[in-house]
Amino acid sequence: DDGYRLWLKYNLIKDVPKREAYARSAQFIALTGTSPILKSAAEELQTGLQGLLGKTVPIIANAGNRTGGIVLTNASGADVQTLTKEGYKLASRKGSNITVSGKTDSGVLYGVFALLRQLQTGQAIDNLSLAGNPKIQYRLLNHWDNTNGTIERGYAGESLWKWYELPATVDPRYRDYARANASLGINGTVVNNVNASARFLTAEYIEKVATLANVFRPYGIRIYLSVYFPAPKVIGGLKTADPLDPEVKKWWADKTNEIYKLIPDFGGFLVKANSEGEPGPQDYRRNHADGANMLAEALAPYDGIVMWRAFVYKADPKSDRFKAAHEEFTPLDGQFDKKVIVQVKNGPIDFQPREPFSPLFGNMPKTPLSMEFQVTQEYTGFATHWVYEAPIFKECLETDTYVKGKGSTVAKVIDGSLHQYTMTAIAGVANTGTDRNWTGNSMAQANWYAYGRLAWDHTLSSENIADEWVKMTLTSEPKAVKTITDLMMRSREIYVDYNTPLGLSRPWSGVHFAPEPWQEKSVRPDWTAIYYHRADSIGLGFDRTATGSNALAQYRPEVQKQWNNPETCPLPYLLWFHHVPWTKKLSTGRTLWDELCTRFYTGADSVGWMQKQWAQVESAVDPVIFADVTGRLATQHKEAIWWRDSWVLYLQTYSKQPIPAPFKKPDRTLEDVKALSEIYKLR
Ligand code: BDP
Repeated sequence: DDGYRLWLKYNLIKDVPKREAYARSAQFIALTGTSPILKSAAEELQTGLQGLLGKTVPIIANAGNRTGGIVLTNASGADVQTLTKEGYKLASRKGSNITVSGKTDSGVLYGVFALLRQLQTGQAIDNLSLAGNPKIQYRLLNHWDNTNGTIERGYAGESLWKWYELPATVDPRYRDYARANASLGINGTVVNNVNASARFLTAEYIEKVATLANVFRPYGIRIYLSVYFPAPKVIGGLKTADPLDPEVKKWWADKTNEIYKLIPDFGGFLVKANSEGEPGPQDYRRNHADGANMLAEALAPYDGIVMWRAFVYKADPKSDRFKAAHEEFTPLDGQFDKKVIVQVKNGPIDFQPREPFSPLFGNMPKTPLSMEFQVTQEYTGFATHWVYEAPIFKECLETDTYVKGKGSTVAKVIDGSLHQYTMTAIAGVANTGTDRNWTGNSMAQANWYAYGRLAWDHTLSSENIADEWVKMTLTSEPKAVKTITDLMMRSREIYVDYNTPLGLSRPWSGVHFAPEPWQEKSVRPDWTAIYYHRADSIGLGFDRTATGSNALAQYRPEVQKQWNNPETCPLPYLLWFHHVPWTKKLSTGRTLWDELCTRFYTGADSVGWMQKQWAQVESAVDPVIFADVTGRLATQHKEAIWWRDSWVLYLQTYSKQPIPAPFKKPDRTLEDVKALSEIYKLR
């Protein structure tokens, strides 16, 4: 198994009585309607049933009096009253038909995938009464893909979009990509990098993008573009890109019209501006709202939206990067056009293995805020390390902001229920590429899957999502399912332990992989490692209390209370907020230094445990996938030890303390690990 089919594997169900029972309820697919989306729904159901049941189930136009089949209807009656636009309902009674209904064609499509999921995970289907409504309106993947086929932070091959071949050649893979996303309820795709090339707005590229849009449309997926703010200058020949300049406005309006001519359901624009050197409205003494509103105005005649990113920070040695987005954006609350959503990364810094939630969440009641999660493993070991990300996403979504009293979770900000947002959105930075299995590491398919499932329903648990994914993708053998889900559930914490325990962050070199906690020189202070961990002879960690940067003040008092006091601050966040002495006794009974060593060592050892656990599922999973993951785990183990050694040897130069028993001191020196990281940088 090369992994290409992802979780849409549809292998023949081996349990014969079960298969036959399913087959009795799936003798035909009745489809009323002819829209392309309904057609996709019926075809997908047919494909799924063909694989699972081993027979071709006919698609018929009308069930008439027949029973024992599956009826797909885009209905408007009383039974779909409780559904929202894209929601679905599955219902069945013995002796009758299974009905899959929705208020829209997309609802029916999502219902079909929900029904298939029932079969793929071995659930009963004869007494179905299941409804699903997405909690978030815009559920997007963001691809950081470039015109030349490279992907910024991609670890699974090249970009899926073959720009040089488009629009004439249409890779069949585009359709499979759309199927996979539709199966999760993802309804939008930003096809290009946020560090955007203006080329995407040329007539040549709009035609290519329109071709992709045509493939995605029958799967309920709309296309979006990241835009380069100075495009009016670069490709439009204007002298300025000032968002208040009438000619600039006209240029964007014309460009938008041009796009909609070819892509009538175009989703809108994603913008990274005045961030990490990307140009933006501030270059013209305008603010983010001026820039976003100008684009919103261009989109006004259409259904599209502007997603303006809040990922900003200035190269100012005196400021705390943690505070930057809140400082720049909260004063603009209320100033954004109604078509603008501000897209916020889950944490205040940058997709670290663990971060506290961004203090913007809850603090912009008049501006719809959307969540940006990183699915691609830029900071979690690329495609080698096995890190199941659902717990990262859930941890953030479930944290209480206390903005409107207890229970004001980040999820409620994002799903709009806290501030009655008029639009809601969520974005995941994709981990897909041209690797045959899409994500490099087969286990990383689960991250795409989990992101999509949570985008649809953030109340699902990480365990349940893992369980579903394993059953649909790897095996239904109960013991193996348990072993693998258990591995998944522990994988993130293990990674954090050997990588950034107790609230450490960003100990990276340029490519964000090789450990380099000693890195002290860069073009910007906040691009060094020492900026983040602040190790010195006294201790370790970034003081963000009132005696330090006071970033904590950006949170509500209830949140501050949890994190303000180093005695009671939960250990996962400790060094995010406090500079803690090496000899300080922590709640575990160990000193900071001993606790750090314990985490680094047990974290690295736990990868050995992962290897042993994985070895046990050999007979239950496909041999190719088994071998591939086995190999990756071996590398992960080696690298976990490298991480551990780098950190402890470096920090030891400050703590001046021995590695505590029972751990053995690394069998290499600080110079050795430094040399390794240097080599990593060579091209
Ligand atoms: C950082 C990545 C960088 C992205 C940036 C962003 O290293 O490549 O361009 O985020 O989100 O994590 O804009």
